[in-house]
Amino acid sequence: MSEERTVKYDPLIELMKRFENVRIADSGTDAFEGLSIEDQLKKHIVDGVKKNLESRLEVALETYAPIQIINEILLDGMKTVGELFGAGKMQLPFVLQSAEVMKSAVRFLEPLMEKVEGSEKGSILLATVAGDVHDIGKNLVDIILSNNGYRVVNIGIKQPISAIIEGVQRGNCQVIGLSGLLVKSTLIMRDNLMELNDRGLWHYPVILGGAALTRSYVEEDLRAIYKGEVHYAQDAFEGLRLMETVGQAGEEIATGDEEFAPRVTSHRVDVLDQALYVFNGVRSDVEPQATSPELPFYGAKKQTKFDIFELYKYINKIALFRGQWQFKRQEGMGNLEFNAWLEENVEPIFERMCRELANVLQPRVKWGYFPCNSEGNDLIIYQDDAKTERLRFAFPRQRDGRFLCLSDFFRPVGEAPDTVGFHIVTVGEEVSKQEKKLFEGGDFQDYLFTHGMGVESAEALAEYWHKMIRGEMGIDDQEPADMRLLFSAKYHGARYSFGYPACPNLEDQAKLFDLLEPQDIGIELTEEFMLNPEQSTSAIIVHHPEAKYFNIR
Ligand code: B1M
Repeated sequence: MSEERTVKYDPLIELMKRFENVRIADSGTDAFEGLSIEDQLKKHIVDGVKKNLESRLEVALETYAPIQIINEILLDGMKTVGELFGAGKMQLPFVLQSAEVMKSAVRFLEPLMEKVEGSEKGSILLATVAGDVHDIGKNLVDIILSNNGYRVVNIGIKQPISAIIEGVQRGNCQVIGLSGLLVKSTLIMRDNLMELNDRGLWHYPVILGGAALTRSYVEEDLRAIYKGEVHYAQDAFEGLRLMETVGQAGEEIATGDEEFAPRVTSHRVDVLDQALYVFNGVRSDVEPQATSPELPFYGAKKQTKFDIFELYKYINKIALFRGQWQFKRQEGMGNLEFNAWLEENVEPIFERMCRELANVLQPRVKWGYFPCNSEGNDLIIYQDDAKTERLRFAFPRQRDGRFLCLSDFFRPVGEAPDTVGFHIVTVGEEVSKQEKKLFEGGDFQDYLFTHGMGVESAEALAEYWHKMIRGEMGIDDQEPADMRLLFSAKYHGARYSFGYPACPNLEDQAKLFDLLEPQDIGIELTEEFMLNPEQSTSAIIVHHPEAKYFNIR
């Protein structure tokens, strides 16, 4: 390759080229010719190419010490990767591919280093807070930070504050990073910050991330509580940017402030309070159905045999490709062009994943139908006699608008019993084990792909079984022909998952367990009302034609 090519090399241009013909396929090695060894190594990182990496590292070792190669060359490549991602010019799976190459390079160089200590840019203790099982967000942060020169001590999910403190002290880390996806986790984070205050440990800057958090909650409410520094990271790259600046105000803050008085508690508490608010005496305009579905059975049943390839048809590819795998439309790309790009480049990954996970995913379902009546905001579930109360759910009511409440969709006490359905589905624990193996082995891209497939297969199973239930309930009169309409719930009735706005109480999972007893398909409820295996989901199924998703404000 000519000298001219060397001069013109620009990772951005290279990247755009990749979009024409994607690097997932193979970037080849020709493009390396003519580049200096430093640029070759950076190109390995930016392009995510492992082939010939070790031989080029050996060449670099003739000139540089291993630590110099990492800090001055490879990390520079990762910086470019971060910039491309930040500018919306690189997709998350490619970032992970780059991180894989970084990890392989470090693995190769590490044994050659005399002393690694002191070479790190900083250190962080990472944990998902108590009661929360969500792993992926924190692990993505781990991948991005550890492959950008930070030392990460990742102590896992469901970590109480005592373990977090022990971890940060033992691991001699500078920063605490907490993750959590549940609404409750936002409250736990607040408690954790208060505990750090109480123990005089506010010299640790804290970074918080996860879906249920908002920037204003962290930067206003939690900042008013914590005596040290606390920051919100919307994604892993914001976490990376924060690591560069965090702790710099530490000295001033760590002097302590006797006058310090925590302002308000959390607006999250308000949200919960609101959600559980009982609006006595008001009802929506929903008229219960005069007749309830004729059902093939009452009680619970299980199904453990599935054609996995049939199930795959119910995977929402938009949610998988764009949501879980985070393939995004690049600037200047039209929708049609993007769809063609997905078809050519991402569809083959999907097909590979379908094949590879066919014997890993273990779809299992338990579902059932029960006689019931509503009473105000409550839904009473009866014993088989359809008279004796077995248990009751208390749902929140909207405070304005239609004043909707889930109970309104059922005939009230005093009228003939109505019918309600429930289901719980899982794709088993093997997929989570596979994910763990991939993460620990540094196969970061496949880790993301496998996790996304697990998540969306669980969702697909719930969608598929809800359709089957509509058939059994005889409410399959509005079945959409197009899958996209199915994913937008354009059918008769609705399924609501506990923990979502219309039925926000996660504790209701315990009642669902009482009704369905899903232990015989391998699903357990944790003390914090999470489902184990992780890729499981449950729902209450409502047959009323007006039942649609709604929010409680
Ligand atoms: Co469910 N789910 N889910 N779910 N789910 C949530 C978490 C929920 C918030 C949805 C909602 O209400 N809008 C809600 C919880 C609300 C609550 O607490 N009440 C919820 C619920 C209710 C449930 C069930 C209880 C429903 C039910 O079955 N009754 C059930 C529970 C499952 C169980 O117990 N095992 C359930 C099930 C499921 C599926 C299985 C279908 C599926 C997979 C779950 C899983 O992965 N284990 C699923 C999904 C996909 C979601 C949403 C839609 C997406 C989660 C996700 O995969 N995010 C989620 C809503 C949402 O997040 N918008 C929701 C992608 C992931 C990479 O992002 O972890 O946020 P995240 O990490 C990001 C950033 O947040 C940030 O960087 C990461 C990378 O960019 N970040 C940090 C995170 N931590 C950080 C730390 C940092 C810095 C940045 O520094 C330290």
